[in-house]
Amino acid sequence: MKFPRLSSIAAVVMLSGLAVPAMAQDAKLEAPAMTAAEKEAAKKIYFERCAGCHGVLRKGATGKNLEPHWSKVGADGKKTEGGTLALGQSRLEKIIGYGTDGGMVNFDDILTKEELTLMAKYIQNPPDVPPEYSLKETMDSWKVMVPVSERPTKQMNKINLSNVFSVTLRDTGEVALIDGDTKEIRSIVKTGYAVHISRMSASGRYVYVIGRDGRLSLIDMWMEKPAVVAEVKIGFDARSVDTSKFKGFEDKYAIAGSYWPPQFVIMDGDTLKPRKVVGTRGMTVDGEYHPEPRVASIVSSFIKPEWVVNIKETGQILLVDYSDIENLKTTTIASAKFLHDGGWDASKRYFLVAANASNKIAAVDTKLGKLAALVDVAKIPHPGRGANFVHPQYGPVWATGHLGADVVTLISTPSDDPKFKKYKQHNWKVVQEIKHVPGNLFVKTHPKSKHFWADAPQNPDKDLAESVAVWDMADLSKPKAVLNVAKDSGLPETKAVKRAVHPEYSKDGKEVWISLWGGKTDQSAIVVYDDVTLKVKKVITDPKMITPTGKFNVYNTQHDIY
Ligand code: DHE
Repeated sequence: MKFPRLSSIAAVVMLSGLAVPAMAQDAKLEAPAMTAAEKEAAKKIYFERCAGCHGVLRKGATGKNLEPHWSKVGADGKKTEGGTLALGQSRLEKIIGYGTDGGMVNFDDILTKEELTLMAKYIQNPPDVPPEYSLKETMDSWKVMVPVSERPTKQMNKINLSNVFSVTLRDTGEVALIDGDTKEIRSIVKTGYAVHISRMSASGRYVYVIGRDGRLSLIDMWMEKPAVVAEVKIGFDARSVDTSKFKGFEDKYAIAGSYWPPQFVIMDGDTLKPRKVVGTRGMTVDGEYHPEPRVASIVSSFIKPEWVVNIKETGQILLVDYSDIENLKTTTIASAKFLHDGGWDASKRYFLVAANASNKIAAVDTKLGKLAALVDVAKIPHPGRGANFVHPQYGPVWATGHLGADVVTLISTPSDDPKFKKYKQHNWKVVQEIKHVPGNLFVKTHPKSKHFWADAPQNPDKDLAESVAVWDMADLSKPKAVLNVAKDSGLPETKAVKRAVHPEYSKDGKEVWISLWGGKTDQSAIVVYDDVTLKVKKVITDPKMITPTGKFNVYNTQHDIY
């Protein structure tokens, strides 16, 4: 299936057909010549548009290997070779421009013809290896704008802090802090480039925002007008951050994961002072060395002083014990390659993470520090954090959507509650696949809700990409409701798709907020639905609301409610 172009959801970028039969002459093929200026321009585009999926070193993850020449020996002992040189200039230009049925997105509507030519040339040349980044450099980048001693000792504003939404304004490198009760924008805060996610401190006072450029910003919600009080650059390319949430360590530490260099950084929670940098290079679960194992999702355990750190390319899940960071103890659990995003089960003992290009969900038992299960699922699972509910026939389940398949998968999860004992036989099995559409990124429900929501922003059909689907969890056989969020917003029709993305509940579970992610120059919005009636309650628009994507309700994020 062919996905639409989307600047950097490189998760679906897969250059299909790159594996070609052994061609010894590849080695003799020559890469097209490029001037230094051309290389510089191409390097920038590659970093912004391609590296998320294919890796800086181009060894491939969710996307295919994009080295000029590669060879590998399969489990059957057969050698395969391939590479961009063998594909050649004109085929590469077509693939980058139009995408492929294998899932490669088309870039012909964001890159000019000249840029497409440039990128096809660039990927036939050897990859550029970016510099490393040390603890000293991390330390040198660290800034405290408001020292702890000058910060308020109590909340200085009247905002209901537990129902604030920290909203990613992707293309302006900002977050909007929106009051969930009044729907007013309380503050817009400058953060990193193409800012990615927000996470909360255990107390809910601090919001941590990570930019793709590795800039981590710490926002103090107690200030009269919430603002950034500290900042640090943790690497050159990053996606994840979390905090220490175990009892006794509340607000003490933060951890941020870097794609490049492949490492994570542990910091003081209230100042971001860097304390330790830990590299993640090493062996894959198949026993091969990988030079670029990127840090994907990170989550903080509530039952131990530990972070679950998921390493994409190696498929290793690290349980990092932060009770003594000078003598850091880490449990390494082998799962499956290309770990990406994930969330807790309802008991918060098991963390379920998508090994997306392996079409598996890995479940780690954080109480025993062991892999609990590796579950085969449909193509390219993408749960966001997933969703937990009690299925009428199968008891507690955790749900994931898929980028590459038209289903939402429900996996039975264990429970100590005696009333769920009878479902034990189903644990870690796929108990149902609900019919949805491909291109789904996020699913969501809430313990107080009867509904289950799923978006489809990556679907090639404009109507579907602009809509969300809602199921009644008590009877999943009932037809789903399909809400066209773009139409419901009342915004003028645009040629560019306004992707409906990332359902997020209010604290009380009564509202669902959906971002309408339009073009950079189009008016975007957040559409707030009543979760019971499925009717629009409010459309939040503002000229400053540019390309909203992820939204993080303080309370739900603080307590991992999904
Ligand atoms: Fe994300 C979570 C990586 C593109 C919106 N994204 C994550 C996580 C990872 C990740 C590793 C888990 C973080 C955690 O829990 O600690 N995302 C990547 C990529 O590598 C990728 C595919 C390509 C890239 O170059 O960045 C990518 N992501 C996107 C987007 O294009 C999205 C849709 C819009 C945007 O703002 O960039 C996007 N990603 C999100 C959101 C979450 C996320 C909203 C958090 C979900 C949640 O509910 O917690």
